[in-house]
Amino acid sequence: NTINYGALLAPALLLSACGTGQKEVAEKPLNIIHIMTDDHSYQTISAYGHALGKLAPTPNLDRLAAEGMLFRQAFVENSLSTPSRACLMTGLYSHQNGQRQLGKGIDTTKTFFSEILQQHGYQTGVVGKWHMQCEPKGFDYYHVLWDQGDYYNPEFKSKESNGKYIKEEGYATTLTTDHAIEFLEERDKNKPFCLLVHHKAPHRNWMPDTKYMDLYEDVEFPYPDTFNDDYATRCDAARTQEMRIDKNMTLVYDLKVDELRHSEACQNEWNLKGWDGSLDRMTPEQREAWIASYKPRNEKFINQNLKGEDLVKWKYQRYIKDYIRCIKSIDDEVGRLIAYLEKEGLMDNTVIVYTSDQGFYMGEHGWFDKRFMYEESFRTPLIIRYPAKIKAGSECTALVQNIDYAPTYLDIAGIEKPDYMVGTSLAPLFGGETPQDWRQYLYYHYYDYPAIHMVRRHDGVRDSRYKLIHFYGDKNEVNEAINCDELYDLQNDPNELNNLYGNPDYADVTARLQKQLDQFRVDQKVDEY
Ligand code: SGN
Ligand code: CA
Repeated sequence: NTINYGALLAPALLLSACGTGQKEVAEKPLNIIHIMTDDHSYQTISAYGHALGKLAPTPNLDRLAAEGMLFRQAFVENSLSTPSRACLMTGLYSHQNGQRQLGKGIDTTKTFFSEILQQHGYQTGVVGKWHMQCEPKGFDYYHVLWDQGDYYNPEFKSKESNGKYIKEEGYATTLTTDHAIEFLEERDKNKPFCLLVHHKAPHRNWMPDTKYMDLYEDVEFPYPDTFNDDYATRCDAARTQEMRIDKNMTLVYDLKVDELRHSEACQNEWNLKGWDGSLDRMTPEQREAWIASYKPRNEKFINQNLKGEDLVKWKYQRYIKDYIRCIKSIDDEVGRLIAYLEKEGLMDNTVIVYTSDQGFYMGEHGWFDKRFMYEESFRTPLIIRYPAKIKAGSECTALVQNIDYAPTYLDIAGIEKPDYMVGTSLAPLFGGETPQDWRQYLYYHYYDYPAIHMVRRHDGVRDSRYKLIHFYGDKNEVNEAINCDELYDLQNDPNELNNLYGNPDYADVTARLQKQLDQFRVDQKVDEY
């Protein structure tokens, strides 16, 4: 009972469908809302059942999961913002869409799925963080943030502003939702729509809205099991990164202890300019609320003069709490969008997807940020609510990836995916079973080195149980050459602490994964590794 909604959009076909009495054809074609946050870890969504999510409930995201499908094995190909967004828009891997690194690369000759939907009669919109190295392509409506966007009073550009960035008063998460609702209000109600709602939050430096600055202040969030990972069995890449909470997280910019800006402890604060910018852009009322909340807590912290383990513990609590406060606003605003859809009677014929541009380390391995192929940054949250096809409260453990969104959205619209698109529609998974011929493994590739956080280049494959990672890169001005491999058994070692590469007991497994990796590189024409 495949319903061809794409065909429905052509009046002639609509008539012939009626003429043949195809009863099952829905009256209205399906709408799509893709909600994507920036750096949201699955660990902080209650529905995923992790310790942090349990302590800080996300009722609106949980509701989407309870009414839809929770994906437990959803991944990106390249755990970084612009590359992830390029995978989303093109259905292609980074080396095929050009966006390998954060700051350069998109091949603008590649078609975005938004363009195809538009050609088939969909009304398309994108609001919030666009963060691509090209203008929004294939959108009837856009209202997008400047670059990474700011939390307070951010600049947006739109068609009405003639592409000029204009500052708007408010908190980014709320404003982005306002513009999502604006698109829905102003749309042509005779056409189906596809709307991308891309939040800035909870990206670094995790600035909460004034109403949530004190939330969870009295809650103690536990360290993850791997917080004190000593990287004993790993390649050098895990030792030479610069994303440790104890060493690389700064007290002023990241942890908001403005009072320490001239202190010795903050001599290596590299982003005071960014910090000043984020405070300076606040209104007097926002600034006053900010100071009223943070100053007393900061003074208490300074008076304690914490050192060593105690200081790290404090840093972790401040980091996690600010991050989770940003998530609280996300959850509220997803709830507000759902309430609007309910009021407009759009819940039954709108597919709602919730995901993030990548995962994030909440202290696992001692880290913040992402980039590595280790689970917490490689994996993303993914929830899909689609009442016509997906049973409420279902779960999916098939391996899915961000190159799959474009083919999925085309499939939902009844449009055949173009041959060049390598991603796969997720529609066959909606019934709750994984088809026999579903992909057996995923490919990952991170390219952005040397760059902030200093994560070495690597590619690799992961199947439902094992993961093979290959770090590579020539000697350069900052580091020695690296050519090193890791193998993990995710079933026996889900925290990826025990590198099994070179262990004779795993020779067969290693050979099997290596063969997949080699074959993939040939088939998909990977040109560096
Ligand atoms: C900024 C952040 C980094 C972050 C990158 C990429 N530093 O450079 O910590 O890894 O963005 O993030 S900041 O001081 O500017 O906040 S991404 O999500 O866009 O890929
Ligand atoms: Ca991101």
